[in-house]
Amino acid sequence: MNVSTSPSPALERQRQDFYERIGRSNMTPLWLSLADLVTPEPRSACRPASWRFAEIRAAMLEAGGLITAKEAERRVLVLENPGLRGQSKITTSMYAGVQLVLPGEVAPAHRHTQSALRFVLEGSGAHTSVNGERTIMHEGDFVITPPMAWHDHGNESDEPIFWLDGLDIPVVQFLDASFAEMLDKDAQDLTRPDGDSDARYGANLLPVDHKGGGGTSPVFNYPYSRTRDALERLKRAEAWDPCHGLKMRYTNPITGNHAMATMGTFIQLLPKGFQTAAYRSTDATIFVPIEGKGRSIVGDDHIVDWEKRDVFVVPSWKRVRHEAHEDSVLFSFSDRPIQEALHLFREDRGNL
Ligand code: GTQ
Repeated sequence: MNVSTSPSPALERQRQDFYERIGRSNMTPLWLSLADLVTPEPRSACRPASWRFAEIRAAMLEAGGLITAKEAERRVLVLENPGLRGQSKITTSMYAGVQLVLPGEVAPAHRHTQSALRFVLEGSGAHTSVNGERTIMHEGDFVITPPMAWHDHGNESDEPIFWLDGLDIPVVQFLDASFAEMLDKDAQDLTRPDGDSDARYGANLLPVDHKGGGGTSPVFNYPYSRTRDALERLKRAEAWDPCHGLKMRYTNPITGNHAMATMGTFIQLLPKGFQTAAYRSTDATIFVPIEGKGRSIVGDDHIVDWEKRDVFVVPSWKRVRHEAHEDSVLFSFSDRPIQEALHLFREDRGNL
């Protein structure tokens, strides 16, 4: 840091006059903003935040009485970070909302450049159709809508379904790369049998002449039953990571990379009594416990007591510690693939 003497009043007036003149030509001095632009570490408006599912659920059911899924196009309550109100952002780069589809309803077909993930919070038996194939959704399933893929949702079960939507809306907005269109009918035509993409790409097999791999996994439903079974079997190894317990990432089976190009998705088991060591990383992360109960301490003093289906946010470079009061499973997502691709991702395990 330079300790500079303050300028004389005459020089200060000259400077202000100069700034004003160049301002009229859309120029501005870097030396007044450099320290705010190039910061020694992340400085984010995103704050630690949490939502209780019980409150979201009650508000959603109220919304269900006020507007249909079809009229709304998507009946979603957006979860806005308290430090980023009015911007439809749960973190600086990620959007999240909770979507409700009531029995008999449809959310009509559309497509857009934004990628979407669904994580089913409550309900079973509703469907999403993506690129001509339908998948039935169950609690804990992680479902992908790739960029520009037609998708529509419907609920032919007899119970409401609630899921968390995660989209890269702020990233696409930042890049001015949004395109979207509606299909001329509510539901797209189904051109493939149910389970087709899972059989083709999700069974450790690939069609013999398959070449290459795209940015998005061709598997579009990662069923919780299978994920949970893997965690349960891995638990037996007792190979706990001090910062994460047992944490896995969802992958694109063709490339081994993240399942989506812009959003990383993770599933984590913390056995009863486990306390993680402090961890921080540059990818602000949205956590959604789907089993269990516990507490997370975000930054120095933000305490989140969570249970199944709650949602909470750990901002970039804020330390987090988790404690599981019961055997717990946490889904999470972040912009980690973007940061990795741009060589910006950093983490701090506190030497563990
Ligand atoms: O289901 O297609 O929460 O397009 C926001 C935008 C869900 C969807 C959202 C969307 C969708």
